[in-house]
Amino acid sequence: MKSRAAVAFEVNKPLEIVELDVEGPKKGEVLVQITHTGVCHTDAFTLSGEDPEGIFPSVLGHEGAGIVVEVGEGVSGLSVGDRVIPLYTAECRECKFCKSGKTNLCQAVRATQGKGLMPDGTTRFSYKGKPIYHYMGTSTFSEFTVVPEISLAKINKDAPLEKVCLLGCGITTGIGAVHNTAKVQAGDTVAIFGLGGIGLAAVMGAREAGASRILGIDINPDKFELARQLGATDLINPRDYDRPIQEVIVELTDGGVDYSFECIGNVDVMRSALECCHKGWGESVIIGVAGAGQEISTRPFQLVTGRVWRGSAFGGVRGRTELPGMVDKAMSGKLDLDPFITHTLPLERINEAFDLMHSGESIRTVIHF
Ligand code: NAD
Ligand code: AHE
Ligand code: ZN
Repeated sequence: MKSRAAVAFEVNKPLEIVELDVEGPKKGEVLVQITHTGVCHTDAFTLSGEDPEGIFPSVLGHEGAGIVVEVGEGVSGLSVGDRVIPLYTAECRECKFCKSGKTNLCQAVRATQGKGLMPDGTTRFSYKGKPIYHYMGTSTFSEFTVVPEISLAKINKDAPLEKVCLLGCGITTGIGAVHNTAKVQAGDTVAIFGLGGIGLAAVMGAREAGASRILGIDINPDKFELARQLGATDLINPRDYDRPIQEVIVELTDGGVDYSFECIGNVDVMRSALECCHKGWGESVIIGVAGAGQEISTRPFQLVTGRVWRGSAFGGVRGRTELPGMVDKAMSGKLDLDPFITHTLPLERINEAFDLMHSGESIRTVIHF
């Protein structure tokens, strides 16, 4: 079948809107009509060429929602018409990782996913007879996409797809990192570096957890008002200080915060985020994705003296099990997705969504097909 899609033909070039050919779903796969997709900084990161797993030409996009239009052989848990959110972190419930109960990082399809292929090692997309690669197992910048059944969360049939698409990445990641990875408790102090979609969701999660102080740090002060509305108690622009921001935070918080979150992808900020943690127990969670070849560093003494460095992918969330509940929470009004949607655009204007992100004007642009 034909599908309108925004294709990344080359590194660092605008996406091109074309009509792709999409093959039907094979064994264990599902054809999904994407109705809406967010644009996450990770899409821009991969398009920039910084992602060691970036493959071109490909269909980016991993923050979408849609409707099942066809199921392949052996698919038993999904039917035509079901509302779904594609998952870049699958949940097979059978692999060593799923069974461990220690991680959400299912590895059942991860190897082929990282090569831009479906689990059988082939691609379902082509253009003018040449293969186009998948991305993160989701490729939500195509109106029709093929996804393994284990990479789809079935959600409430009445879910507003134009909003809950954001649960496919950003909001789930930020909130999940606070609750599942750091396990922030009432009264804890928290510092959140980077107040984009991920950082603001972390702010929201920290308020939900009952954090006593939530420091929001960003070099773009335009982000501060919304951060305050979502629960940040202190807003800090590192450019207002002529000394390392970790020193400022340690002073402001009587020795450092209990938890910090890096939501930017900047390895220097990752260091600040670790070093602003309290001696003896402070924990820093890396969420931001850094480019190929970049490495983090600190004095080992920072860890010797009790600080902990962790990372979080998709907020530690097991998508098939937990996303339906998050969608219900959003539908009941207990999880407000509206503040994150600063712009909406049709697929044809998707490149503007990247511009809005880079200029710092948007939190999330939702693309409709
Ligand atoms: P975004 O562009 O919306 O937000 C980034 C924010 O960081 C912006 O507000 C920007 O002003 C701020 N910033 C940039 N440089 C800064 C600096 N030196 N100091 C302080 N603030 C600075 O991006 P996003 O969509 O929120 O994504 C944030 C990061 O999280 C990206 O690296 C993305 O790839 C990553 N990410 C990771 C996961 C995961 O599962 N680990 C999931 C989603 C996104
Ligand atoms: N492909 C990159 C790493 C990219 C990365 O870290 N991705 C995050 C999700 S970002 C969503 O916006 C993640 O969950 N990673 C876990 C995984 O299994 O990919 C690289 O460096 O190779
Ligand atoms: Zn993302």
